[in-house]
Amino acid sequence: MAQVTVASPTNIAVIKYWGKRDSKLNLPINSSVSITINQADLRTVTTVTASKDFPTDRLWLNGEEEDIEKNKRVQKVFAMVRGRSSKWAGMKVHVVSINNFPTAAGLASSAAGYAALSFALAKLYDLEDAYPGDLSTIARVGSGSACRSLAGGFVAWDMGDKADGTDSCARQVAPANHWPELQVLILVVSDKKKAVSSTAGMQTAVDTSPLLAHRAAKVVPARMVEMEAAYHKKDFAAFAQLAMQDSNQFHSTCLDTYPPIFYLNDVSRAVIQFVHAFNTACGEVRLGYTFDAGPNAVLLVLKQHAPQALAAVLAHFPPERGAEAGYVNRPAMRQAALAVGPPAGLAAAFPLEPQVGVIKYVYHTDVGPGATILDSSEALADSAGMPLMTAPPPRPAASLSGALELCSSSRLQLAAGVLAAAAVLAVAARKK
Ligand code: 2P0
Repeated sequence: MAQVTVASPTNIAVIKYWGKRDSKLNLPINSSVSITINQADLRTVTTVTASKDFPTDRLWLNGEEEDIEKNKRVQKVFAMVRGRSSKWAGMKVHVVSINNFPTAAGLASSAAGYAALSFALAKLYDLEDAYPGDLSTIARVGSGSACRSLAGGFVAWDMGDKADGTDSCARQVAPANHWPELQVLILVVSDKKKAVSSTAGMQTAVDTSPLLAHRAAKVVPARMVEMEAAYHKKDFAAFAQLAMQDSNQFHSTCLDTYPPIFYLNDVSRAVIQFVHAFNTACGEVRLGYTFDAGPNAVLLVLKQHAPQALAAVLAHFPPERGAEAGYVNRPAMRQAALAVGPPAGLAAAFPLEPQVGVIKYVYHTDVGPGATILDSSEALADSAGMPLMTAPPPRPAASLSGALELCSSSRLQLAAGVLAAAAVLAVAARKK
Protein backbone atom coordinates (compact mmCIF):
# COMPACT_ATOMS: atom_id res chain seq x y z
CA MET A 1 0.00 0.00 0.00
CA ALA A 2 1.23 3.48 -0.82
CA GLN A 3 -0.48 6.80 -0.27
CA VAL A 4 0.11 10.41 -1.39
CA THR A 5 -1.85 13.55 -0.49
CA VAL A 6 -1.53 16.73 -2.55
CA ALA A 7 -3.11 20.15 -2.81
CA SER A 8 -3.63 21.95 -6.06
CA PRO A 9 -4.66 25.53 -6.67
CA THR A 10 -7.08 26.82 -9.20
CA ASN A 11 -6.03 29.33 -11.84
CA ILE A 12 -7.65 32.29 -13.59
CA ALA A 13 -6.77 32.87 -17.21
CA VAL A 14 -6.07 36.43 -18.32
CA ILE A 15 -5.70 35.28 -21.93
CA LYS A 16 -8.42 32.69 -22.30
CA TYR A 17 -8.37 29.14 -23.62
CA TRP A 18 -11.54 28.60 -25.63
CA GLY A 19 -11.76 26.04 -28.41
CA LYS A 20 -10.09 22.69 -29.17
CA ARG A 21 -8.47 21.37 -32.28
CA ASP A 22 -8.49 17.87 -30.74
CA SER A 23 -11.14 17.11 -28.14
CA LYS A 24 -9.72 13.71 -27.09
CA LEU A 25 -6.37 15.19 -26.09
CA ASN A 26 -7.70 18.66 -25.18
CA LEU A 27 -5.44 20.39 -27.69
CA PRO A 28 -6.40 24.07 -27.91
CA ILE A 29 -6.78 26.38 -30.90
CA ASN A 30 -4.81 29.09 -29.08
CA SER A 31 -2.30 29.52 -26.30
CA SER A 32 -3.44 30.98 -22.96
CA VAL A 33 -1.93 32.32 -19.76
CA SER A 34 -3.16 32.46 -16.17
CA ILE A 35 -2.37 33.49 -12.62
CA THR A 36 -2.27 30.71 -10.06
CA ILE A 37 -4.61 31.53 -7.19
CA ASN A 38 -3.33 31.22 -3.63
CA GLN A 39 -4.38 27.79 -2.44
CA ALA A 40 -4.86 29.06 1.09
CA ASP A 41 -8.13 30.38 -0.30
CA LEU A 42 -9.20 28.04 -3.12
CA ARG A 43 -7.82 24.57 -3.56
CA THR A 44 -8.49 20.91 -4.17
CA VAL A 45 -6.95 18.35 -1.82
CA THR A 46 -6.59 14.82 -3.18
CA THR A 47 -5.37 11.64 -1.53
CA VAL A 48 -4.52 8.66 -3.75
CA THR A 49 -3.88 5.22 -2.28
CA ALA A 50 -2.59 2.27 -4.32
CA SER A 51 -2.87 -1.34 -3.18
CA LYS A 52 -2.89 -4.82 -4.66
CA ASP A 53 -5.72 -5.58 -2.24
CA PHE A 54 -8.14 -3.16 -3.91
CA PRO A 55 -10.39 -5.06 -6.34
CA THR A 56 -11.23 -1.93 -8.37
CA ASP A 57 -10.30 1.71 -8.82
CA ARG A 58 -12.62 3.99 -6.79
CA LEU A 59 -13.18 7.73 -6.56
CA TRP A 60 -14.89 9.93 -3.95
CA LEU A 61 -15.46 13.60 -4.69
CA ASN A 62 -16.55 15.93 -1.90
CA GLY A 63 -17.62 12.96 0.18
CA GLU A 64 -19.66 11.06 -2.40
CA GLU A 65 -18.51 8.11 -4.44
CA GLU A 66 -18.56 8.52 -8.22
CA ASP A 67 -18.83 5.82 -10.88
CA ILE A 68 -15.20 5.91 -11.96
CA GLU A 69 -15.72 3.50 -14.86
CA LYS A 70 -18.08 5.94 -16.55
CA ASN A 71 -15.74 8.89 -16.13
CA LYS A 72 -13.81 9.03 -19.39
CA ARG A 73 -11.61 11.92 -18.31
CA VAL A 74 -10.42 10.18 -15.17
CA GLN A 75 -9.90 6.97 -17.15
CA LYS A 76 -7.74 8.87 -19.66
CA VAL A 77 -5.59 10.28 -16.87
CA PHE A 78 -5.22 6.83 -15.29
CA ALA A 79 -4.30 5.26 -18.63
CA MET A 80 -1.68 7.92 -19.33
CA VAL A 81 -0.04 7.51 -15.94
CA ARG A 82 -0.13 3.72 -16.01
CA GLY A 83 1.19 3.68 -19.56
CA ARG A 84 4.32 5.42 -18.34
CA SER A 85 5.15 3.36 -15.28
CA SER A 86 5.04 -0.28 -14.33
CA LYS A 87 5.65 0.55 -10.68
CA TRP A 88 2.15 -0.26 -9.48
CA ALA A 89 1.25 -2.73 -12.22
CA GLY A 90 -1.73 -4.81 -11.13
CA MET A 91 -2.56 -2.43 -8.30
CA LYS A 92 -5.78 -0.45 -8.08
CA VAL A 93 -6.13 3.08 -6.81
CA HIS A 94 -8.54 4.85 -4.46
CA VAL A 95 -8.89 8.60 -5.03
CA VAL A 96 -10.46 10.91 -2.43
CA SER A 97 -10.80 14.56 -3.40
CA ILE A 98 -12.34 17.66 -1.82
CA ASN A 99 -12.74 21.20 -3.18
CA ASN A 100 -12.99 24.04 -0.71
CA PHE A 101 -14.99 26.09 -3.21
CA PRO A 102 -18.10 25.45 -5.35
CA THR A 103 -17.67 22.78 -8.00
CA ALA A 104 -18.45 23.71 -11.61
CA ALA A 105 -19.47 27.29 -10.79
CA GLY A 106 -16.97 29.01 -13.03
CA LEU A 107 -14.25 29.05 -10.38
CA ALA A 108 -12.03 26.62 -12.26
CA SER A 109 -12.83 23.57 -10.17
CA SER A 110 -11.87 21.26 -13.03
CA ALA A 111 -8.47 22.92 -13.24
CA ALA A 112 -7.70 22.37 -9.56
CA GLY A 113 -9.28 18.91 -9.57
CA TYR A 114 -7.45 17.42 -12.53
CA ALA A 115 -4.18 19.12 -11.60
CA ALA A 116 -4.45 17.50 -8.15
CA LEU A 117 -5.36 14.10 -9.58
CA SER A 118 -2.58 13.99 -12.14
CA PHE A 119 0.02 15.43 -9.75
CA ALA A 120 -0.90 12.91 -7.04
CA LEU A 121 -0.79 9.98 -9.47
CA ALA A 122 2.50 11.18 -10.92
CA LYS A 123 4.00 11.31 -7.43
CA LEU A 124 2.59 7.89 -6.52
CA TYR A 125 3.98 6.38 -9.72
CA ASP A 126 7.33 8.22 -9.44
CA LEU A 127 6.91 9.98 -12.76
CA GLU A 128 9.30 12.79 -13.65
CA ASP A 129 9.18 15.40 -16.41
CA ALA A 130 10.95 13.94 -19.44
CA TYR A 131 11.09 17.54 -20.76
CA PRO A 132 9.83 20.85 -19.33
CA GLY A 133 6.05 20.71 -19.05
CA ASP A 134 5.82 16.98 -19.77
CA LEU A 135 3.68 16.07 -16.75
CA SER A 136 1.36 18.99 -17.43
CA THR A 137 0.19 17.11 -20.53
CA ILE A 138 -1.39 14.50 -18.21
CA ALA A 139 -3.37 17.18 -16.37
CA ARG A 140 -4.31 18.70 -19.75
CA VAL A 141 -5.85 15.45 -20.92
CA GLY A 142 -8.07 15.53 -17.80
CA SER A 143 -9.11 19.14 -18.37
CA GLY A 144 -7.34 21.64 -20.59
CA SER A 145 -6.96 24.46 -18.09
CA ALA A 146 -5.68 22.02 -15.43
CA CYS A 147 -2.24 21.99 -17.04
CA ARG A 148 -1.77 25.59 -15.86
CA SER A 149 -2.42 24.71 -12.18
CA LEU A 150 0.66 22.55 -11.62
CA ALA A 151 2.96 25.56 -11.45
CA GLY A 152 2.63 28.73 -9.38
CA GLY A 153 2.79 32.38 -10.34
CA PHE A 154 2.11 33.24 -13.97
CA VAL A 155 1.74 30.21 -16.21
CA ALA A 156 1.36 29.97 -19.98
CA TRP A 157 -0.12 27.02 -21.82
CA ASP A 158 1.63 26.93 -25.18
CA MET A 159 -0.77 25.47 -27.72
CA GLY A 160 1.89 23.45 -29.58
CA ASP A 161 1.37 22.01 -33.04
CA LYS A 162 2.11 18.29 -32.76
CA ALA A 163 -0.78 15.88 -33.28
CA ASP A 164 0.19 13.82 -30.22
CA GLY A 165 0.02 16.86 -27.92
CA THR A 166 3.49 16.41 -26.43
CA ASP A 167 4.30 20.08 -27.09
CA SER A 168 0.95 21.42 -25.80
CA CYS A 169 2.04 22.00 -22.24
CA ALA A 170 2.40 24.50 -19.44
CA ARG A 171 5.36 26.83 -18.95
CA GLN A 172 5.95 29.00 -15.89
CA VAL A 173 6.42 32.58 -17.09
CA ALA A 174 7.22 33.92 -13.62
CA PRO A 175 7.04 32.45 -10.11
CA ALA A 176 4.61 33.68 -7.47
CA ASN A 177 7.21 35.89 -5.80
CA HIS A 178 7.88 37.85 -9.01
CA TRP A 179 4.92 40.19 -8.46
CA PRO A 180 3.76 39.81 -4.84
CA GLU A 181 1.79 43.05 -4.99
CA LEU A 182 -0.69 41.57 -7.46
CA GLN A 183 -3.92 40.68 -5.67
CA VAL A 184 -7.32 39.36 -6.60
CA LEU A 185 -10.90 39.94 -5.47
CA ILE A 186 -13.26 37.18 -6.54
CA LEU A 187 -16.87 38.36 -6.45
CA VAL A 188 -19.02 35.25 -6.27
CA VAL A 189 -22.23 36.07 -8.09
CA SER A 190 -23.40 32.48 -8.25
CA ASP A 191 -22.07 29.25 -6.83
CA LYS A 192 -24.47 27.15 -8.86
CA LYS A 193 -23.40 24.81 -11.62
CA LYS A 194 -23.57 26.55 -14.96
CA ALA A 195 -26.07 25.66 -17.65
CA VAL A 196 -23.61 25.12 -20.51
CA SER A 197 -20.37 23.31 -19.69
CA SER A 198 -17.14 24.76 -21.02
CA THR A 199 -16.47 21.61 -23.03
CA ALA A 200 -19.83 21.82 -24.81
CA GLY A 201 -19.72 25.60 -25.13
CA MET A 202 -16.31 25.76 -26.72
CA GLN A 203 -17.12 22.96 -29.16
CA THR A 204 -20.21 24.81 -30.43
CA ALA A 205 -18.10 27.96 -30.63
CA VAL A 206 -15.44 26.21 -32.76
CA ASP A 207 -18.18 24.90 -35.03
CA THR A 208 -20.07 28.16 -35.50
CA SER A 209 -18.17 31.31 -34.48
CA PRO A 210 -16.11 33.10 -37.14
CA LEU A 211 -15.03 35.53 -34.42
CA LEU A 212 -13.46 32.69 -32.45
CA ALA A 213 -11.45 31.57 -35.48
CA HIS A 214 -10.25 35.15 -36.02
CA ARG A 215 -9.40 35.52 -32.33
CA ALA A 216 -7.32 32.33 -32.26
CA ALA A 217 -5.44 33.08 -35.46
CA LYS A 218 -4.97 36.83 -35.32
CA VAL A 219 -5.59 38.26 -31.85
CA VAL A 220 -4.25 35.86 -29.23
CA PRO A 221 -0.71 35.34 -30.59
CA ALA A 222 0.09 39.06 -30.27
CA ARG A 223 -1.73 39.34 -26.94
CA MET A 224 0.28 36.49 -25.44
CA VAL A 225 3.50 38.36 -26.19
CA GLU A 226 2.14 41.65 -24.80
CA MET A 227 0.72 39.95 -21.70
CA GLU A 228 3.92 38.14 -20.81
CA ALA A 229 5.87 41.39 -21.27
CA ALA A 230 3.42 43.30 -19.04
CA TYR A 231 3.76 40.64 -16.34
CA HIS A 232 7.54 40.61 -16.52
CA LYS A 233 7.59 44.44 -16.28
CA LYS A 234 4.89 44.45 -13.59
CA ASP A 235 3.05 47.01 -15.70
CA PHE A 236 -0.34 46.84 -14.00
CA ALA A 237 -2.20 49.14 -16.39
CA ALA A 238 -1.12 47.14 -19.45
CA PHE A 239 -1.74 43.83 -17.68
CA ALA A 240 -5.22 44.77 -16.47
CA GLN A 241 -6.29 46.34 -19.76
CA LEU A 242 -5.25 43.28 -21.74
CA ALA A 243 -7.05 41.01 -19.26
CA MET A 244 -10.25 43.05 -19.56
CA GLN A 245 -10.08 43.13 -23.34
CA ASP A 246 -9.43 39.42 -23.58
CA SER A 247 -12.29 38.59 -21.22
CA ASN A 248 -14.58 40.81 -23.26
CA GLN A 249 -13.50 39.14 -26.48
CA PHE A 250 -13.98 35.66 -25.05
CA HIS A 251 -17.54 36.54 -24.03
CA SER A 252 -18.08 38.13 -27.45
CA THR A 253 -17.24 34.79 -29.04
CA CYS A 254 -19.89 33.24 -26.79
CA LEU A 255 -22.44 35.68 -28.20
CA ASP A 256 -21.12 34.95 -31.70
CA THR A 257 -21.70 31.22 -31.12
CA TYR A 258 -24.87 29.84 -32.69
CA PRO A 259 -27.05 29.40 -30.73
CA PRO A 260 -25.41 31.97 -28.43
CA ILE A 261 -24.13 31.20 -24.95
CA PHE A 262 -24.50 33.63 -22.06
CA TYR A 263 -22.12 33.17 -19.18
CA LEU A 264 -22.30 36.80 -17.99
CA ASN A 265 -25.47 38.05 -16.33
CA ASP A 266 -26.79 41.48 -15.33
CA VAL A 267 -24.66 41.50 -12.17
CA SER A 268 -21.53 40.67 -14.19
CA ARG A 269 -22.27 43.52 -16.58
CA ALA A 270 -22.85 45.92 -13.67
CA VAL A 271 -19.45 44.90 -12.25
CA ILE A 272 -17.82 45.62 -15.63
CA GLN A 273 -19.34 49.12 -15.68
CA PHE A 274 -18.33 49.57 -12.04
CA VAL A 275 -14.67 48.73 -12.75
CA HIS A 276 -14.49 51.21 -15.61
CA ALA A 277 -16.15 53.87 -13.42
CA PHE A 278 -13.66 53.11 -10.63
CA ASN A 279 -10.75 53.64 -13.01
CA THR A 280 -12.30 56.85 -14.32
CA ALA A 281 -12.68 58.12 -10.74
CA CYS A 282 -9.04 57.22 -10.00
CA GLY A 283 -7.74 58.76 -13.22
CA GLU A 284 -5.79 55.58 -14.03
CA VAL A 285 -6.28 51.83 -14.45
CA ARG A 286 -6.23 50.57 -10.84
CA LEU A 287 -8.67 47.73 -11.25
CA GLY A 288 -9.13 45.04 -13.91
CA TYR A 289 -11.61 42.23 -14.38
CA THR A 290 -11.81 38.88 -16.03
CA PHE A 291 -14.76 36.48 -16.25
CA ASP A 292 -14.51 32.76 -16.98
CA ALA A 293 -17.37 30.57 -18.17
CA GLY A 294 -19.73 31.87 -15.50
CA PRO A 295 -20.98 35.14 -14.00
CA ASN A 296 -18.39 35.45 -11.21
CA ALA A 297 -16.07 38.43 -11.45
CA VAL A 298 -12.34 38.13 -10.84
CA LEU A 299 -10.98 41.60 -10.10
CA LEU A 300 -7.26 42.32 -10.47
CA VAL A 301 -5.71 44.98 -8.25
CA LEU A 302 -2.40 45.98 -6.72
CA LYS A 303 -2.00 45.53 -2.97
CA GLN A 304 -1.84 49.26 -2.29
CA HIS A 305 -5.22 49.79 -3.97
CA ALA A 306 -6.98 46.65 -2.74
CA PRO A 307 -8.63 48.26 0.36
CA GLN A 308 -9.94 51.12 -1.78
CA ALA A 309 -11.24 48.68 -4.40
CA LEU A 310 -12.90 46.48 -1.79
CA ALA A 311 -14.42 49.57 -0.17
CA ALA A 312 -15.94 50.47 -3.52
CA VAL A 313 -17.32 46.94 -3.90
CA LEU A 314 -18.80 47.11 -0.39
CA ALA A 315 -20.40 50.49 -1.16
CA HIS A 316 -21.94 49.52 -4.50
CA PHE A 317 -22.55 45.78 -4.03
CA PRO A 318 -23.23 45.53 -0.29
CA PRO A 319 -24.28 42.30 1.42
CA GLU A 320 -27.73 41.78 2.85
CA ARG A 321 -28.15 43.26 6.30
CA GLY A 322 -26.83 40.76 8.85
CA ALA A 323 -24.49 39.08 6.35
CA GLU A 324 -21.74 41.69 6.64
CA ALA A 325 -19.30 39.72 8.79
CA GLY A 326 -19.14 36.74 6.45
CA TYR A 327 -19.06 38.71 3.22
CA VAL A 328 -15.29 38.89 2.85
CA ASN A 329 -13.10 35.86 3.56
CA ARG A 330 -10.48 37.97 5.33
CA PRO A 331 -12.13 40.12 8.05
CA ALA A 332 -9.01 42.29 8.47
CA MET A 333 -9.21 43.23 4.81
CA ARG A 334 -12.81 44.31 5.24
CA GLN A 335 -11.79 46.50 8.17
CA ALA A 336 -8.99 48.04 6.09
CA ALA A 337 -11.45 48.73 3.29
CA LEU A 338 -13.97 50.39 5.59
CA ALA A 339 -11.20 52.58 7.00
CA VAL A 340 -10.05 53.75 3.55
CA GLY A 341 -13.40 54.14 1.76
CA PRO A 342 -14.08 54.22 -1.98
CA PRO A 343 -12.43 56.80 -4.26
CA ALA A 344 -13.96 60.25 -4.40
CA GLY A 345 -15.91 60.67 -7.60
CA LEU A 346 -16.91 57.02 -7.95
CA ALA A 347 -20.56 57.68 -7.13
CA ALA A 348 -20.71 60.26 -9.92
CA ALA A 349 -18.94 57.99 -12.41
CA PHE A 350 -21.11 54.97 -11.52
CA PRO A 351 -24.64 56.22 -11.03
CA LEU A 352 -26.33 52.82 -10.47
CA GLU A 353 -28.08 52.41 -7.11
CA PRO A 354 -26.25 50.11 -4.67
CA GLN A 355 -27.23 46.52 -5.50
CA VAL A 356 -27.79 44.76 -2.20
CA GLY A 357 -27.11 41.03 -1.93
CA VAL A 358 -26.40 40.36 -5.61
CA ILE A 359 -22.87 39.24 -4.72
CA LYS A 360 -22.85 36.28 -2.34
CA TYR A 361 -19.36 36.66 -0.96
CA VAL A 362 -15.94 38.00 -1.80
CA TYR A 363 -12.63 36.17 -1.72
CA HIS A 364 -9.65 38.44 -1.23
CA THR A 365 -6.66 36.45 -2.40
CA ASP A 366 -3.43 36.67 -4.33
CA VAL A 367 -1.03 34.73 -6.53
CA GLY A 368 0.40 31.55 -5.07
CA PRO A 369 2.45 28.43 -5.67
CA GLY A 370 1.49 25.41 -7.74
CA ALA A 371 0.52 21.89 -6.74
CA THR A 372 2.24 20.67 -3.58
CA ILE A 373 2.63 17.45 -1.61
CA LEU A 374 0.95 17.59 1.80
CA ASP A 375 1.94 15.85 5.00
CA SER A 376 0.30 12.48 5.65
CA SER A 377 -1.50 14.09 8.60
CA GLU A 378 -3.63 15.91 6.00
CA ALA A 379 -4.67 12.71 4.21
CA LEU A 380 -8.34 12.45 3.28
CA ALA A 381 -8.26 8.65 3.41
CA ASP A 382 -7.34 6.11 6.06
CA SER A 383 -4.60 3.56 5.61
CA ALA A 384 -7.06 1.31 3.76
CA GLY A 385 -7.71 4.08 1.26
CA MET A 386 -11.26 4.70 2.51
CA PRO A 387 -12.42 8.30 2.81
CA LEU A 388 -12.27 9.83 6.26
CA MET A 389 -15.32 11.91 5.37
CA THR A 390 -17.99 9.61 3.94
CA ALA A 391 -20.74 12.13 3.22
CA PRO A 392 -20.85 15.82 2.43
CA PRO A 393 -20.65 17.77 5.66
CA PRO A 394 -24.02 19.08 6.80
CA ARG A 395 -24.44 22.78 6.28
CA PRO A 396 -23.25 24.09 9.63
CA ALA A 397 -25.73 26.00 11.76
CA ALA A 398 -23.07 28.70 11.98
CA SER A 399 -22.97 30.88 8.91
CA LEU A 400 -19.83 31.53 6.93
CA SER A 401 -19.41 34.60 9.14
CA GLY A 402 -19.29 32.35 12.19
CA ALA A 403 -16.77 30.16 10.45
CA LEU A 404 -14.60 33.16 9.75
CA GLU A 405 -14.17 33.84 13.44
CA LEU A 406 -12.37 30.50 13.85
CA CYS A 407 -8.70 29.79 13.41
CA SER A 408 -7.59 29.61 9.84
CA SER A 409 -7.46 25.84 9.27
CA SER A 410 -10.79 25.27 10.99
CA ARG A 411 -12.14 28.20 9.05
CA LEU A 412 -11.12 26.61 5.78
CA GLN A 413 -12.66 23.30 6.73
CA LEU A 414 -15.90 24.92 7.81
CA ALA A 415 -16.01 27.18 4.80
CA ALA A 416 -15.36 24.10 2.70
CA GLY A 417 -18.30 22.45 4.40
CA VAL A 418 -20.59 25.38 3.68
CA LEU A 419 -19.55 25.55 0.07
CA ALA A 420 -19.12 21.86 -0.66
CA ALA A 421 -22.57 21.11 0.70
CA ALA A 422 -23.98 23.38 -1.96
CA ALA A 423 -21.91 21.88 -4.76
CA VAL A 424 -22.98 19.38 -7.39
CA LEU A 425 -20.88 16.34 -6.83
CA ALA A 426 -20.38 14.64 -10.19
CA VAL A 427 -16.89 14.35 -11.54
CA ALA A 428 -18.54 14.18 -14.94
CA ALA A 429 -19.55 17.75 -14.25
CA ARG A 430 -16.00 18.70 -13.38
CA LYS A 431 -15.89 20.92 -16.38
CA LYS A 432 -15.81 24.58 -15.76
C1 2P0 B 1 -9.54 29.24 -19.34
N1 2P0 B 1 -11.85 28.36 -19.48
O1 2P0 B 1 -8.57 29.54 -20.04
C2 2P0 B 1 -10.91 29.27 -20.00
C3 2P0 B 1 -11.55 30.62 -19.91
C4 2P0 B 1 -13.12 28.97 -19.25
C5 2P0 B 1 -13.02 30.34 -19.77
O2 2P0 B 1 -10.47 26.64 -19.55
O3 2P0 B 1 -13.00 20.79 -21.81
O4 2P0 B 1 -12.70 23.28 -18.07
O5 2P0 B 1 -11.87 20.43 -19.62
O6 2P0 B 1 -10.59 21.33 -21.56
O7 2P0 B 1 -10.43 23.60 -19.10
C6 2P0 B 1 -12.67 26.09 -19.25
O8 2P0 B 1 -12.38 24.92 -19.93
O9 2P0 B 1 -12.34 22.69 -20.47
C7 2P0 B 1 -11.59 27.04 -19.45
P1 2P0 B 1 -11.91 21.23 -20.88
P2 2P0 B 1 -11.88 23.57 -19.26
O10 2P0 B 1 -9.44 28.99 -18.12
